[in-house]
Amino acid sequence: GKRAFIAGIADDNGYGWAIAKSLAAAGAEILVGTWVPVRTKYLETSLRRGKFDESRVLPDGSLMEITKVYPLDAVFDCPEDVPEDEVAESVKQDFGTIDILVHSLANGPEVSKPILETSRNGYLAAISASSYSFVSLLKHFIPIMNPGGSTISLTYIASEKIIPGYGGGMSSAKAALESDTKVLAFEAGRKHNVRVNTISAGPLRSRAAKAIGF
Ligand code: ZID
Repeated sequence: GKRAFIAGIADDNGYGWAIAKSLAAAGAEILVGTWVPVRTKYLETSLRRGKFDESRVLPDGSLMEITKVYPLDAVFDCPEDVPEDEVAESVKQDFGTIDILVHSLANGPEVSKPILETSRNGYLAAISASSYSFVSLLKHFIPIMNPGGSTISLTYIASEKIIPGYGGGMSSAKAALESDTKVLAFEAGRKHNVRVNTISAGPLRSRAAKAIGF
């Protein structure tokens, strides 16, 4: 079977969880990367205590198994944060290789501000956590991806069309993510036989979406 690493699952409400379930239903082994140790503990504890059992149910009635949860910080600015290279190294040591890499994370601290009122720091933070995080994740995982492997991220139509409320440079971050997807598909495809795609998602009431009032 295939082995998948999904970055950006903090609970059972987001896209990452739903994608993990679909992959598990198709027979993949599931590894998860979760932001900061405290969220990692929450996810592990909740899984162990059965808090997510209802939402773990797969179409055949069995429960999705998550083999391992890793702490992961896609921005990495405190010493206790765990950056992508350490996570990729741990996955390599634990499992050797993966076949599927999912990037389901974004963060825009000033998302509620129109871009005209966005600070440089807010703008750069959005790009850092939502766009460069994919470049970095791919860069660190590609050496352990099997040829023929596949990667995917989640984007949003606000990259192309004006969506008031999706501010703080998040529209810019998604435009960067989409452009990078093409260039990375070219580079990763040629050099490693790994596919790079992004899906423009519809609305889902995840933690992140609630936080921005969508
Ligand atoms: P989520 O909160 O479940 O996942 C976001 C994850 O990012 C969380 O687990 C965070 O812990 C993690 N994270 C944030 N910063 C960092 C960091 N520095 N290091 C590591 N992890 C970090 O929310 P989600 O499922 O909504 O988000 C997953 C992906 O889907 C993101 O790329 C979103 O931008 C994307 N997406 C979501 C939606 C939505 O509706 N939920 C839409 C489009 C794309 C969207 O915004 N109409 C209105 C809005 C939308 C679509 C249609």
